[in-house]
Amino acid sequence: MALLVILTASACQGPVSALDPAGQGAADIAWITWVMIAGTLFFMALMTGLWLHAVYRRSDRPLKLSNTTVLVGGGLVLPLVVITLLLVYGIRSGHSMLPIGAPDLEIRVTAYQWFWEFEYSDDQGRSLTLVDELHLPLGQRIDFHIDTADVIHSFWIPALGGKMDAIPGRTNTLRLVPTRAGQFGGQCAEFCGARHAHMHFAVTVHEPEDFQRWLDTAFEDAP
Ligand SMILES: [Cu+2]
Repeated sequence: MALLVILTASACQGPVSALDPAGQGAADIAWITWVMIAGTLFFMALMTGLWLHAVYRRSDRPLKLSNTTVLVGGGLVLPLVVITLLLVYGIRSGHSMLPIGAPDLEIRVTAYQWFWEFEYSDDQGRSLTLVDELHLPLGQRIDFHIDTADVIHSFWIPALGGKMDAIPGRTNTLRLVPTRAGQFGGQCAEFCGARHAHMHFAVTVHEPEDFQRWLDTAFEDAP
């Protein structure tokens, strides 16, 4: 049991873990995940307690709960409150990954069977295309404009934020804000054919000045 807990908990850390957040969107998702796990455990314990009480109670000490309290409270009020809170939180954190307001950086993402192309450009007309390799500046609003050259894929950097589908014929935009520098991983999150599982990419989050230095050098070296 202890080994299972250690193995499970250690899987929560690392460069491709949504529960080891390095971005604002991922932090929102990780927080609600822990809240939902805690809520699940609480209600499981509550229901198990009620079940044990029903099985082992002494007939001279009945539970003082009316049917109406159980039906209206547990069947109507409780789900309504829980679902409303989840909805409000979901809309708020979903909004943080929408392109509202001007971004600091824009990157065009094109998904192919089975690799990713990332295109950077600047206002001096310079551009640069990388394959399966992404470099990002820390603390900046980055808009990814996501497209596909063939089938449906899904762009996902678990440590930075939520997923966004790449759908033929349209461009979807996802905003991410990295909050920790380091090496992370991205992965296609929509089954797209034989090599879907290998459709991953490397993500490096740099300090802003390091990023600018990297980008200038990369523009100069670009063919
Ligand atoms: Cu895929």
